[in-house]
Amino acid sequence: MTSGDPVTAADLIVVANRLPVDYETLPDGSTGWKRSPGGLVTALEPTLRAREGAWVGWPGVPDVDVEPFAEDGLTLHPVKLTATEVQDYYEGFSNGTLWPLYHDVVAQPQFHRHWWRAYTTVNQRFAEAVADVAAHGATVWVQDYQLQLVPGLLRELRPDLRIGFFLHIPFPPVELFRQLPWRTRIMEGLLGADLVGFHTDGGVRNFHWLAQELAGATPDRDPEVVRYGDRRVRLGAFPISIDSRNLDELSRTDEVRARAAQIRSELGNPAKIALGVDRLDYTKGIDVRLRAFHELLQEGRITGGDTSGEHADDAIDTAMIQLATPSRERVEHYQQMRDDIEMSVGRINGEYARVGHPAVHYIHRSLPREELVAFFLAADVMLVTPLRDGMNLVAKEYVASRHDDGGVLVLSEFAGAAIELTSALLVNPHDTDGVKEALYAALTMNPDEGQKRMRTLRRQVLDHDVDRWAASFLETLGVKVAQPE
Ligand code: GDG
Repeated sequence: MTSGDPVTAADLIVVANRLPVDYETLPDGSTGWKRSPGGLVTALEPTLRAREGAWVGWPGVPDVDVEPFAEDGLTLHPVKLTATEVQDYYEGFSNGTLWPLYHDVVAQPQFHRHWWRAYTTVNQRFAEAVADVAAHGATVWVQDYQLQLVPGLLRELRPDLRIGFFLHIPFPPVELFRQLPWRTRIMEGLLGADLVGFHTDGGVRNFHWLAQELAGATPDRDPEVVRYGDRRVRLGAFPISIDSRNLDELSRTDEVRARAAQIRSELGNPAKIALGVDRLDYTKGIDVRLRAFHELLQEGRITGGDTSGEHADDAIDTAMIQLATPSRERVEHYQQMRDDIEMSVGRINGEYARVGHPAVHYIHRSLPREELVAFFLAADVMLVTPLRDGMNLVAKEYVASRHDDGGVLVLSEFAGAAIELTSALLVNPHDTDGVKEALYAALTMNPDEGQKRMRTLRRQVLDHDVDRWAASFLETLGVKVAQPE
């Protein structure tokens, strides 16, 4: 990546906690940028490049002070965070307060005033960085829960801007949000936007109510608008998606198909493979699916790699794979949860593995994308069982990877994705029996029914991709979106 192009004022600016590149120091001491391609940047790149676009975000490493630089028409503006700010604003307020609170308090949120102070300081810094780079009348799209004060702060600095905000995680029910000591400030921050987007109508409804109750907004004749001061703030549900075509194509390549077959054979060609893929996070319900798998083993309805013992004739030889990407390892809740999950995996394998054949294959590393797609293609059953999830892209990625119409998706009702993916086996992740029976039903599903369900799921995911999501948000905000070439 070059850093030579001159930096100019931008017409369209994305603001996110992270830049779409990571700052890295190589073993020889030199520094550089490594792309970290996510769905968002892929979807927005053409529009950003067509409109003198800029991206404002933290480079992912504390205390790094680097100048903005342009790369092929897209300007990147690093925002510096000190190590203490990373601790208090990011690990603290964002991931120790807001994350659990917004995910239905599945873990206890912590409220600390010094975390909140860091959150306000950092949000102010992001707002100032955007104010510095935005051309007159530019459009700004603020991303996610780390930056909820930015719309309001930015409007004070630059009333000429058009501001959109999108929340990638659930917006919580009224009674939960009201626990937050700084609830009014957050609502005022968000109401600085012209458009506030959520994954689901539930988020819209919760926000609509809280804007009135906490910030004195009033309803409009349009149910998706609230009036705030002399402005109208539009609300909307914009369910995010993935680069579906790209995954579909990748899954059809000879390399990925061969690797999927190899994975099956490395597992000893079990009759069935059940897969989980998540960031290692307590919202994802990894424990839920391990419990269901464990009980099916205890009941002798499946075998987990050990086919030597006593089993019912119709017990299904099933291997489970859990890929758990390391995440937020400095946040206390995450350390405890990792220990718990690894203990469960150890217990299940202690009881059911035989040498060379674990029942649960657990990988706590991030894998290359091609490898991930090969796992999707190899898995007969995909277990997506979050206790709460804004959307859950993994569910959609599994579907997009099944060009063969194979595989069965077991999906939590509490993932945003459940609203669109109704042909999955939907489960309540709090109901262990329900998850267990759904897993068993998926393992024993008649192939015709499985294919029928998968075809319906694929139509939804291939038609509604991330480009469509981004275009629909930006067009509602009044931006004409560049068509892909
Ligand atoms: C938040 C919201 C919402 C995982 N392991 C590997 C890997 N991954 C990729 C997956 C997927 C992404 O990480 C995870 O996305 P999710 O949507 O499942 O979950 P969050 O990270 O919690 O995302 C969520 C999302 O924002 C978007 O709005 O859907 O609800 O919580 O893309 O494939 N990728 C690679 N190797 C891995 O080992 N390459």
